[in-house]
Amino acid sequence: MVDPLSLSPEVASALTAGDPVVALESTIISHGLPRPRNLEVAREFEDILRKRNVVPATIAVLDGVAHVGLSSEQLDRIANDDTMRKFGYRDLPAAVACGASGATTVSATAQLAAAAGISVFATGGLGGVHRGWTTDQDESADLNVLSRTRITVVCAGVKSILDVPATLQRLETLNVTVAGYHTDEFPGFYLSRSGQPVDWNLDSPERVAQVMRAQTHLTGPETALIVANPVSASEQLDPVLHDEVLAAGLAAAENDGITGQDVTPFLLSYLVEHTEGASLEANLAAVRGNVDLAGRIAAAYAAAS
Ligand code: PSU
Ligand code: MN
Repeated sequence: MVDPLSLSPEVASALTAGDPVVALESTIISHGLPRPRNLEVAREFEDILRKRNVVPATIAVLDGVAHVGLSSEQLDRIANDDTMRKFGYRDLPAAVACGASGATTVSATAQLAAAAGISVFATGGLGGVHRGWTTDQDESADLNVLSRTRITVVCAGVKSILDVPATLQRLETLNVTVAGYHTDEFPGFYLSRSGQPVDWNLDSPERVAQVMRAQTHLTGPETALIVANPVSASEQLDPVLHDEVLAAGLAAAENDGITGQDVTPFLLSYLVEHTEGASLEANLAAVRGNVDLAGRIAAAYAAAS
């Protein structure tokens, strides 16, 4: 059997040298953003890291091989191939065995990045507990994987389409460390604030790196560290428009019988369409900020290791 985990030469040599590397997920590219912006921003996210001398490692499964670090052609494929599926962690063994291709969610990306030896990962908003959980038990596998994977995830909170207070409760139950970056309030993905408090406010990449080292030295369970980095108030989606369009989107998902893996992509694209692209700009601003902060954290961690 071919090795199911393939590191690009650039990622492999950076990891061997102890140079900073940041993992990026591919579901946001394949299923979270409209074409042709998705490919442009996939390249832009990588460039943000390269400018900081950090090696980007976008992760996806292609023909049964989990690639950590993609070539330009491979990035194009995840952005434009209609047959690209969406893989959570649990899908990986079957995808490898069947030679399938798909973008990786936070759960699959976090696990593959950690397996490759990468310590920092940037995304937009984490998955979490969906509204209406009491009837359909839809909770993203992201949370479970983060309770058993040693990786630092920089995000703009959890997607606001979710039940945010319930997701924070679940992260507490799962013992996942959650910290705000320059904030006492958990961010709201498209919005700078969610109204929910966070217990830890970290104020520099060096401080985040110290938390990462403390995780290692405490030798507890291999849990993640979530660094919640708000989109700036000037780049957030108008909160009134957000609440209005989200309510309509949730009703439309219910009405159209959207379930399972399709719920998140459906709601994200509903918001893009019904805010005339404003939610897309807020989403991209959030991810850009997260990628940049992840690069600074990876550099601080590599410098002190
Ligand atoms: N962040 C974004 N856009 C996205 C996602 C995150 O800005 O599309 C993706 C991530 O890959 C996350 C997934 O893991 O949505 C969650 O999907 P689900 O709710 O089906 O687990
Ligand atoms: Mn789900």
